[in-house]
Amino acid sequence: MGIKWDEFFVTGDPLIFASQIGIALTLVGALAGITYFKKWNYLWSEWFTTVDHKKIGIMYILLGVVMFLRGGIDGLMMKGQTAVPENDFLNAQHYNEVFTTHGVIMILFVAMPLLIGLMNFVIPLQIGARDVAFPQLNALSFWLTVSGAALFNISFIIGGSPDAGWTSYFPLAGKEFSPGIGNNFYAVALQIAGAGTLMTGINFVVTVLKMRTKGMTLMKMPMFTWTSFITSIIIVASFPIFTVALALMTFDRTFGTHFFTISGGGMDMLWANLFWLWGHPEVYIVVLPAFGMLSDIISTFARKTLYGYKSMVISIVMISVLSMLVWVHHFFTMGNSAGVNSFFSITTMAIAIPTGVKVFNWLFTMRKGRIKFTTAMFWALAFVPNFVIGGVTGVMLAMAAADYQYHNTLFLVAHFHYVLIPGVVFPIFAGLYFWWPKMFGYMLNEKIGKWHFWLFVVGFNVTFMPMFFLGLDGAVRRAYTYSAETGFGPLMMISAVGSVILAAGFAALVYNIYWSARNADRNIGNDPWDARTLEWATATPVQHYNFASLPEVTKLDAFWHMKKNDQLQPLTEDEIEEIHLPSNTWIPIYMGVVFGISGFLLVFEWTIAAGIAALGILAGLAFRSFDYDEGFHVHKDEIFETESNWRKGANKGVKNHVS
Ligand code: HEM
Ligand SMILES: [Cu+2]
Repeated sequence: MGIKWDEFFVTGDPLIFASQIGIALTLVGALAGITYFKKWNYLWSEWFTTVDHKKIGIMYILLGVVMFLRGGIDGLMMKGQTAVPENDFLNAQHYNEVFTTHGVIMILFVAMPLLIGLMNFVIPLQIGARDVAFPQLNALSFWLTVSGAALFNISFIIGGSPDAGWTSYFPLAGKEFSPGIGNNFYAVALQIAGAGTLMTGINFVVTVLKMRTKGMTLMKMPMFTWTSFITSIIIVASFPIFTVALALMTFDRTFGTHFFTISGGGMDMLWANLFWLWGHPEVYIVVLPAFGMLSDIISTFARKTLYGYKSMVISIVMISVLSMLVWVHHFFTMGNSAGVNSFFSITTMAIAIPTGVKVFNWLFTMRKGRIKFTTAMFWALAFVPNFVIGGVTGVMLAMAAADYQYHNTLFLVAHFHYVLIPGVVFPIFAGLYFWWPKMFGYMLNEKIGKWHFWLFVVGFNVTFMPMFFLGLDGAVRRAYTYSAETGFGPLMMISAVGSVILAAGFAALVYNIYWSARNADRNIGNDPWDARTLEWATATPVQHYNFASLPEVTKLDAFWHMKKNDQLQPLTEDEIEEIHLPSNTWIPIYMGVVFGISGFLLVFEWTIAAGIAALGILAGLAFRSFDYDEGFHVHKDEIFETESNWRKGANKGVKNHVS
């Protein structure tokens, strides 16, 4: 229907043309490389069909890092464009596309996959389990996320990018003002990825409730497990709202309904409300697991039990409840009564209370601790002051009357980057440095890590601090240029220089991964940080069955107490039993592919073809229903042998690495 073939490839922009060629060459190169080195079989059987939470976690992390490159390039392009007044590096349309894809990719395909990746790898280990509750569903979640990400990312070379902002407000995002198919990519790709995320939420709620090892009561769970649990509940509560909103958007854009158009009897504010009913909780979905990782990392390197554990738990529960009650603060200026605005002002400010409790708990954990200044701890230390700037400016924005001044300015952009980068990206980096040895069997280099740290933190502040002042001076967000008379030029230039330093920091991380993969010491023992929680009780790298016999927990920081009380007995042969594990399956990746294909056809509004392709989804479901594979057993002898081997060398790394 409607779409002409000559609109299939995006043409006419030299930048995009160059990337089209670049992407084509990279793809061909990668496929040729895999074929030449005969890696297809390995990739298929070890990774693409895996249901192992650890491998799925690592693939999520890879996706997040690659998407960070894409989203980061978008960010740099915007900074390049606004570095000087009246620049014409990007035109208005291209700028609209770039801030839209940047925002969507950073939130949904960088922050989410990196966090869910770490959750996948760590949570089953932290609770002493062999996998998540539903391993196949977990693989399906992953492949739907990849499918959505791929669909969203090709928009800029095929069909055209969405350009109505990551919020995609109506009427702008509707057919009338966005007649091309760009915004269909938003509706369809996020629908597919969102379905995957919803399944992850369900999976982790059940995993934490049902799969904890003996003795691990709720109040003995490590903080990362707690926050991931609460995040999963928020996912289950809020993602269905987004699902509905996106479905209505697709109906409006593709099938001519009018849920969100006033002229047809709909309401554009309905979209704004539905979007933020999901969108605000989404912010807590990403920030809570990050808080949890920091809590575990800070208590490890301060070498103390987390201060105020109970108040931490109460705070995250409070935050999760409040997160559902604040969404209107995103549109104080869009015609609510004073009473409504006051209500949402107050609920928003109330979030500062549990958040403040957490900040003080982290500080008190460090107080009088013998702090080890590892790279992971550096990120945790930098988090506190930088995140507080984000939090305090958030309270400023929460004052509805004052928001009439701040709304839609670069002040807001600076605020949420001060929340998202220190509050989510710093902790993710901390988590990567911290859990990397468990994931890969070697540590990331600490010296290159410090370069990564300083460049990134300094670059971040130089980029975003000026934006507060620009915003207060009246610089609006989402504007592709400004005149020289505004006087914004100098601060904009400083901010652009900052983004280059920031990019150099990220490059240092990529280099660190490359360097460490080649040169790092492989002989690090299973507990290189002298850590506190159960994931460190496993072999490094972790056996596919995680624990030969499931550990029993009596206290918070279980592993720490086991070490202190000499309870790390060598495993005896009669303690070992056969272990049952699920088999690999091709169905999840197949579902990702068919969802991607039918999604692609739906984006182009070839609805009949999309319907036919969707039969492939039904076929996948049918195959799954008749799949009687019962999994496989790992034999006692095999377990005993591997366990005795790694246990001989266990813990010898401790002294060298935590100094
Ligand atoms: C890595 C360096 C980054 C740079 C240089 C950067 C830069 C920018 C710029 C210049 C804008 C748009 C300003 C305007 O309205 O004209 C923006 C918007 C945005 N950024 Fe970033 N950013 C970065 C990282 C991130 C991260 C890590 C996240 C989230 C986890 C993020 C989320 C967003 C969102 C949601 C928007 C709003 C998009 C919209 O207006 O629809 N950014 N960023
Ligand atoms: Cu909000």
